[in-house]
Amino acid sequence: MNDRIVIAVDLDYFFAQCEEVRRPELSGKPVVVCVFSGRTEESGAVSTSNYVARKLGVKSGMPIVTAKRMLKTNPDAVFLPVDHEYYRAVSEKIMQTLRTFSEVFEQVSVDEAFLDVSSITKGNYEIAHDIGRKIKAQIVETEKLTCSVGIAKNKLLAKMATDFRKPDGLTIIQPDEVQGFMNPLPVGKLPGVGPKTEQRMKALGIETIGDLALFDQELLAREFGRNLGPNLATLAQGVDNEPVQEREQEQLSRIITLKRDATKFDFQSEIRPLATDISLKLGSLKSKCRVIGIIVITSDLKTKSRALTLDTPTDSENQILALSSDLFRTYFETEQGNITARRVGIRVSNFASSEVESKNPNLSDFF
Ligand code: DCP
Ligand code: CA
Ligand code: CA
Repeated sequence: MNDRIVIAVDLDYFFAQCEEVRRPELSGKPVVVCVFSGRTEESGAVSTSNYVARKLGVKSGMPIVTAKRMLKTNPDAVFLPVDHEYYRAVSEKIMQTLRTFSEVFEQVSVDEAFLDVSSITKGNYEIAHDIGRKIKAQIVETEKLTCSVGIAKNKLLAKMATDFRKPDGLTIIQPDEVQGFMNPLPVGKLPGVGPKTEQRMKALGIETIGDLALFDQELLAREFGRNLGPNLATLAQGVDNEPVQEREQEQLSRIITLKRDATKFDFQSEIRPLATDISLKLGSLKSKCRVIGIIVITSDLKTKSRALTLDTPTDSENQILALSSDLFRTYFETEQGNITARRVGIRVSNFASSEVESKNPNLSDFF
């Protein structure tokens, strides 16, 4: 396993960057994407923000009111509600692009993936570096989005390398640089060490990852348990043998921009390519879907969705096309011209897989 090369990709300030892409007038302004809880106009938390807002102190998870207070003197600051449908559609396209760089691929979250490039690089880091640069260039070209790339001998180190320089970073940790990279970092930078564990470690005198790597194993096991204790020590040494492997996909979507904004459109002909694409993709995943849904992005950039559940899962192009065009027809009839669509899409989910894999719950739970 020593000669593996893994590339990790993490999209920069993802939700906020997606908003900048569809509204170019936002760039340069502080952009805060919010999960409004709806209780009062301002209650809720910050999902993420762009780097302009972060420089002014805004952080993921903080109350929206706190962020508003921080940006009070900045008349340009923009607060937007989360639009998961849209981010997911952008993510889908990027993941498709990433897959073309290596067959050994694992999507970790909406904005993160691993590629194992051991065999295509034959263990050569210069070639891996080149792939990293190409990935970045292609995502900018196709989606106008920046990402950070990390390259190292396993998933743990590659992931930490993406976090090292952000945004728009590319960090390589060569095998002989692992200890030098890891040891000085604060222990909280290790995946799996959250704020609570970090506090307990500090109480034991563990400040850096290097401290943890050298710490008495027996004491660690006593403090953090027989499983977690030794596991943390191993991670601190930069050891991680988890393979890059496909996770079970939860949903799949395809989206198109209409030639012109419309209050209705020729459903069948416009969305057939989407149904074809989804059906092919389901085939290659050896999956069928139980839920078929439609996505409508309006001309004022709101995302609407409708879905129905089938009794029997399907991967049939014709069935996906027929059901989604029914959903579109009903939707636009109900709206009676009140909705102007800019982009439309199909989303399928609740997969029934013919091949059920057992998953190793270990380290992957940290990412
Ligand atoms: N997210 C969220 N709430 C959090 C953390 C994240 O809703 N507490 C969402 C919004 C992010 C997305 O998940 O855009 C990806 O999370 P990341 O941790 O990768 O953060 P970002 O992509 O926003 O920023 P970075 O540039 O640091 O990767
Ligand atoms: Ca990110
Ligand atoms: Ca991420």
